[in-house]
Amino acid sequence: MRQSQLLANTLREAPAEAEVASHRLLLRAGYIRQLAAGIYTYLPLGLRVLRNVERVLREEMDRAGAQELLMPALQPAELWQESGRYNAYGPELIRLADRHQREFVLGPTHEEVITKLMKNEINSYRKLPVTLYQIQTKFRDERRPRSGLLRGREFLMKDAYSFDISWEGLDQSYQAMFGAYQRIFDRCGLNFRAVEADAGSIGGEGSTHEFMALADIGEDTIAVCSQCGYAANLEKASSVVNQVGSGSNVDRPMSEKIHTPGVHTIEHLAQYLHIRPRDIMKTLIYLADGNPIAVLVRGDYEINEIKVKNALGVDTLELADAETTAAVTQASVGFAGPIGLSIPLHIDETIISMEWGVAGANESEFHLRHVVPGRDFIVARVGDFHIVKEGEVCARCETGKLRFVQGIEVGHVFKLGTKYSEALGARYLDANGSEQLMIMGCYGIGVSRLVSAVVEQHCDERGMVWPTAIAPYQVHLIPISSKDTTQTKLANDMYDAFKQRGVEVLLDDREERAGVKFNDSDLIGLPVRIVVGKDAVHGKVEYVDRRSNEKQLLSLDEALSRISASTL
Ligand code: 9G3
Repeated sequence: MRQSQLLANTLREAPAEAEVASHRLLLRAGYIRQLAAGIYTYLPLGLRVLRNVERVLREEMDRAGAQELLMPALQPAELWQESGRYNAYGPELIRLADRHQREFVLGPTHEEVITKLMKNEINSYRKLPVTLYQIQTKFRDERRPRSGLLRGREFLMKDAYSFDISWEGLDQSYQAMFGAYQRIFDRCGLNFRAVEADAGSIGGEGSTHEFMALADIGEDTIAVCSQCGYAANLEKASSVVNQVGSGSNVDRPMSEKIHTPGVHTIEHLAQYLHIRPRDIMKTLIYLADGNPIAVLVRGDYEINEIKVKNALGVDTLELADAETTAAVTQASVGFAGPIGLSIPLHIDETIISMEWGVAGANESEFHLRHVVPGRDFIVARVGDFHIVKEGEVCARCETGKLRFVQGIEVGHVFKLGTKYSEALGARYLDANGSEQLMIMGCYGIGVSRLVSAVVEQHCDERGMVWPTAIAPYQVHLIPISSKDTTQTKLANDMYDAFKQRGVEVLLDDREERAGVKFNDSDLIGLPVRIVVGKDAVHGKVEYVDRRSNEKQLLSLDEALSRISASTL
């Protein structure tokens, strides 16, 4: 491609709202342009990267035995009413009416569509298992689209769906996709972790894993074990809770009330009583599916509401407001405690680790000290309801320490089970002729988000540094002087030679100063640059590796063979 014709205007500055590196660089290097918040045009350079990622996706999905299809973005609302999700989602689900006033949604995902399709296409166990995938535009009206392609409102997703006749079959389909994902992210040059995750709104019976590209700007926090391979989203991560005290509290005096006027935070209470937050039993009142419950956690921990929700199997869990708390505890907020409540107590394991503690007295302006779990309140419904902390011991290997890293979720795989096949009636006849529900899994990769994640991990102060497998071109061929016939001839000969060898090459044939060409080349970030300059008279060109910035003088043939080898 000749750069004088390429639609790729590089910018000296990025707009102020572009904060993360990938957003700034993709704009400045002429890869994308914003049409509206969270909605982007891929310019030729950006589209070439997207197409390269798609090629990797198709190769690995096909290798894993999945079949590609393409579903519509426009989905009848009836499907979402049948699955019960039409009202489960708010403004994030884009709804519209057609000319006959029929309701549709712009698809944010395709469980309903694919399940309906399979209901109509498959009726015998002989036709299963099957895994289908598509690479297709998704619509999610994010409240706050940001960071360029990282969180858009219209974005590209590879979504796959597996259908099996047994749970063992689902495990195999899941493993096949899991392996394909590892190869995909490796080939795209991503430093990633597969982490245990929470199934969230999608539900489903089995486990799920998220694939996280490690990046400081990542929105997700992952707990990673220093010893074993354990890695989990903080929503789900667990650790070994260290026991405090000698474990004997037989001679602990009876609990007694203490006046704590205006003291309704853990920090303030700790100061007021000259104790540590870890000596306090934090009690918060929640509404679980609307019913009040109390959750207790040691004062130096935070409650993990996802864990509570999953343990209780409820759809909604929200902190009770002041009047509900007052009605349930007969006290204002900050004085709730486990003794004397008539609602269920859900006790985190960090409470069990306490010999005694200070708790709210369920009376405004009063707390209790010497409260002993099991003696002063029933210890039932014990669970893991806290957010783990860095440095804690890994619950899996019980030796390594947990440390936190940030990640960008680029993939998510789920064992759905029969949630959708049941809702939409996707059944097949088994070998005995009786009807069975198909057992499903679903597997997503954010394709446009992946492009940004790659840039976050592959860039420097001068610009992007594309991994060879997905770079828009392999070589940036730069003649220095368009006036010098030796240089332009050598450059054009190389250009033709590269094209003959099937090497994707961008020739900077613009009438620009060398400095401009080099700055643009650094910004665009092709993996190799070939500079045709004053050494052309000796038949030599400068070979520059964009990542290491290593420079070498090579002959035309050496450069050609060096490039061809690296693109194999
Ligand atoms: C919606 C809206 C947003 C959503 C969903 C539905 C996320 C929704 C979860 C998934 C699960 C998997 C198949 C590919 C992999 C991910 N955001 N999810 O279901 F209506 Cl507005 O999409 N789907």
